[in-house]
Amino acid sequence: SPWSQEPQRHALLKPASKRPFNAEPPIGLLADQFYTPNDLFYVRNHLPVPVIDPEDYELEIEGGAKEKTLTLEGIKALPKHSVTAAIMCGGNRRSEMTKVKAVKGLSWGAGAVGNAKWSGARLCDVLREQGVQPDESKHVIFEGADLDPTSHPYGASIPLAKALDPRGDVILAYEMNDEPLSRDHGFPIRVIVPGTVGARNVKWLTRIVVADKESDSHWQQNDYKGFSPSTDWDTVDFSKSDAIQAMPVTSAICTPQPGARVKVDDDEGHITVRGYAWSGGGRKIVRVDLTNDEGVSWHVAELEQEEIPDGRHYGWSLWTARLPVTEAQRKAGDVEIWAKAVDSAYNVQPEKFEHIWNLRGVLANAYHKVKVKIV
Ligand code: MTE
Ligand code: MO
Repeated sequence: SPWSQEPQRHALLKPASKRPFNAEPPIGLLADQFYTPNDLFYVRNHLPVPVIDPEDYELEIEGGAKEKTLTLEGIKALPKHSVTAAIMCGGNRRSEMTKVKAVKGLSWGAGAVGNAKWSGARLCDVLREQGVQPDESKHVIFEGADLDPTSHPYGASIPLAKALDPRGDVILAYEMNDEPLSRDHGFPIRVIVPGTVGARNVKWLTRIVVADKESDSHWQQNDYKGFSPSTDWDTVDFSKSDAIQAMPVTSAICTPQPGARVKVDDDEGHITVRGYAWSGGGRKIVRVDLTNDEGVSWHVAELEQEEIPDGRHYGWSLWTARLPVTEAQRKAGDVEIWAKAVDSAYNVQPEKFEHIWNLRGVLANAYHKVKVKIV
């Protein structure tokens, strides 16, 4: 069976599906550390995890003047570059969108995201060495070693402009948080495309092609695209929609969890709320606003983030806010907390899922709302 060589996984990862393995960590732990521990980092596999002997590993590169094959040693011999980047699945927070109306896809909570320091060779260095010239009409296709039942590999593509941009920080990564990649996260090499939807960060990378067209893989053409709320499965035409690349601004409340009994933590009656915020395209988070009275009053969170210039800010931001609880709220016992993040382009999350609903349940970035009990 193709499933007989799946890796061991952390007991705390909650599977959304077992074959292929898809799982997220408990959201309550997600904002505890700026760098998500490797074994708690969500896993999103479409196919069985391939078994790769690092001695036999080869990466084929097509494009530019010549074809080339790189070994793992060859990649490690290139200048090493590190980037802090959050990877987020296009379906993160889908379970909240489903409440408006059913969608097709794995029921992810807010944990299909993690933040790590990735290290490896820069794709722009490798492509330039190949003699690849800038061309805004071209794409870079990535293929993985994981094969579907018809022997087609997992595949995706990004614009060549992103791949060649030194500030794009696209890397052929062999380390995650200073450790070798684990099998679930793409051992021995995966491409990290910072600021871009998880689906383009191809694991178990075996082939790179500079091409005139996007990848023709199912996941580039017929999945990971957004649609109008009025588009349904009878009317949908995947060829009419752009493939998701940069992700929109989002945030989530990690603690307290929905339904939690929360103590006010001082005489004035404040509660402490923590979470994460992130935006695609290298856009830095500039503010996270919280309310516990449906937007009558807003409280600005304190941010924990890397000191990196905007445009190249690929890591997530953790945040902490203290919200005052009124006497009336304390008596009633119920409070609903809302979070919304703002990025450096002053993009802000939409208020509700109704107006961004789409049949695949992707790009689910409305305000995060959590109901708690005050004790
Ligand atoms: N690469 C390969 N080869 N096969 C896959 O199934 N899944 C993609 C991407 N790269 C996938 C892949 C998707 S949809 C996501 S969200 C990320 O990997 C998840 O990365 P992670 O499992 O390391 O968190
Ligand atoms: Mo994904």
